[in-house]
Amino acid sequence: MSAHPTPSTENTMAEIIKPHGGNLVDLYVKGDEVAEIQKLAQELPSLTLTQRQLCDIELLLNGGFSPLTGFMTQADYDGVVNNMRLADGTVWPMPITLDVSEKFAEGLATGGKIALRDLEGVVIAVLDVEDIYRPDREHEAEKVFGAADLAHPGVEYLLNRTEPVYLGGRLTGVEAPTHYDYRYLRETPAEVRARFEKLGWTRVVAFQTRNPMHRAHQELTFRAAQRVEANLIIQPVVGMTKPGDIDHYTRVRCYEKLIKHYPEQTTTLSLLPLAMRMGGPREALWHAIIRKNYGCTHFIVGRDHAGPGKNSDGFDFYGPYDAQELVKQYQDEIGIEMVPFEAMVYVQEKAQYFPVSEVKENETVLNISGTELRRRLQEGLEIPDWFSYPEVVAELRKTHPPRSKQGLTVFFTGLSGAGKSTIANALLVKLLEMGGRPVTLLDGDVVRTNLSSELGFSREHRDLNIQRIGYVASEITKNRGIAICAPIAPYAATRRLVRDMISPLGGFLEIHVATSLETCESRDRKGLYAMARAGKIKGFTGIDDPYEAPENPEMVINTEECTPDEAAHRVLLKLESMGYMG
Ligand code: PPS
Repeated sequence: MSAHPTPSTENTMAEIIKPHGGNLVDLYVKGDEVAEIQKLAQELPSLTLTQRQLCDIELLLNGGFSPLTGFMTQADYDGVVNNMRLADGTVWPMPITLDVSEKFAEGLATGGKIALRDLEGVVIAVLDVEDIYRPDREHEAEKVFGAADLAHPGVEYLLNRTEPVYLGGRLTGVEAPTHYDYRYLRETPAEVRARFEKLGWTRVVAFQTRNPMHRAHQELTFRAAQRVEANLIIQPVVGMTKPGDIDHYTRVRCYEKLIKHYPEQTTTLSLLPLAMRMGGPREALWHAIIRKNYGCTHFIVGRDHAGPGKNSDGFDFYGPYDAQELVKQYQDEIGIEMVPFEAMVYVQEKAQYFPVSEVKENETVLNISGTELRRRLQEGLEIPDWFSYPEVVAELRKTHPPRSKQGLTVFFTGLSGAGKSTIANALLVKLLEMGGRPVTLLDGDVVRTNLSSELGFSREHRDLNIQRIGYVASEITKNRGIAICAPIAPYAATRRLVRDMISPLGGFLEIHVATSLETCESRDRKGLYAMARAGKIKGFTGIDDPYEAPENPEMVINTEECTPDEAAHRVLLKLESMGYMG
């Protein structure tokens, strides 16, 4: 341990402030102690926090997770997992744990300290290691999420992306994780409480969201606030939400547009750096406790709060109102009142929104589902004013342009000598002729010269090569250009990785240039097949290294049946039919 005088972390016990009732933890050291802890941290083992851990630690340190004062020890963890209570009996539904690898845990002992750093190496906090334990993660998944099904994003994270050892103990905060975005909308619980106090808001209802808000959400939140005679705080999650959600930059711009439509002085916007687990009822209760810590008196829980989507059998993980029931059960104990709300729908005859149960039989309900909204955005179709405010739609259109304005990747794959490069070059020229979007050709040989010159043809090296191509193509696609890739890419799993990386950012077309091995070998332009047959080249694709043909490519081209020019034309027609050419 350090030779430096150790600032007593015991003395930095949670500072208690009570502006709005309910104790608020503040784990940051102040004044001279900051420099002392930073100095101490230089001597300690360091752990670089993951994005999830950074979100958790921010809310631990600033009191968003009060009464927690650090990552959970096993006694707290067991209580929370099995009974939704900390070891001292306090209600807490979600494990807040610090997972580390076996390798990192090897050198640690209870009673020690570790420095917790962000990705840039800044010391965020020091942890007193009070407990080192190996959780049963399957059991945790069953208890906390109700299933060990990987279709649940919370379970998937827990079982696939969580390290096997948990460290528990008190935190001493040095510096809050840095954010450069929307700083004016980021506030600590103490700051939000102080703002409510200043505004004289004594009854405040909070609304949690991870999606853009449209008219239905506005009606719902406004009615909820009216119902309980409270002011309203829209508190969107900007930490981690469900994979595939609309990015928070776009969402925040949408909220800022929407908030202007509430009556003046009634509503405010504040961002929450939470990492959601999509844990349905338990998550709703957790959200309510967090809002209590932010000084809110009421919390809106709608249909399927924090729902994780369908399980692998196609059924919902939780009942639509399970979350409301659970929060209701605990609301007195946690000290925040739940405002249940059913879905709001637009009634055409009345040109107004109503809770779904108030709609009369003869009335026409209009609705646009999330899937339908995405389709309309993608195809540049109209989105009516009754559904969303035009300014909000305009923000969504900025980041979700129609397909004809999105970037895309055309990924040719096939044996050496199949004709990938020839077709790719013909396609490149045709796209350049048409103009409109920048086009880059990432040909196999060119990439191996410029990006992957140190790589050979082992499985590991080929995977690395394809991942690099995928990364460059994903950047081009994200920035609305066209990437044409033409490597052999012999392994299906690696091609899937590339597809998954690019698909959320724009178009992705996998094209199998399915020229047979016999034809490729008979062409043998570079004389490589002959050398491979003679054993002078080892691990040659198709000869003594496998080529896994794509099972579901967007297109298959057989160069024995068409010229390169015809093949390139077919690709263009395919792009056209998919809406990418505009
Ligand atoms: S991979 O597997 O996707 O990383 O391959 P790629 O980057 O497309 O490189 C393929 C070109 O390298 C030459 N070459 C080999 N190909 C396959 N296997 C082995 N062992 C090998 N050694 C060299 C070959 O000329 C390939 O070019 P193309 O244009 O495909 O004919």
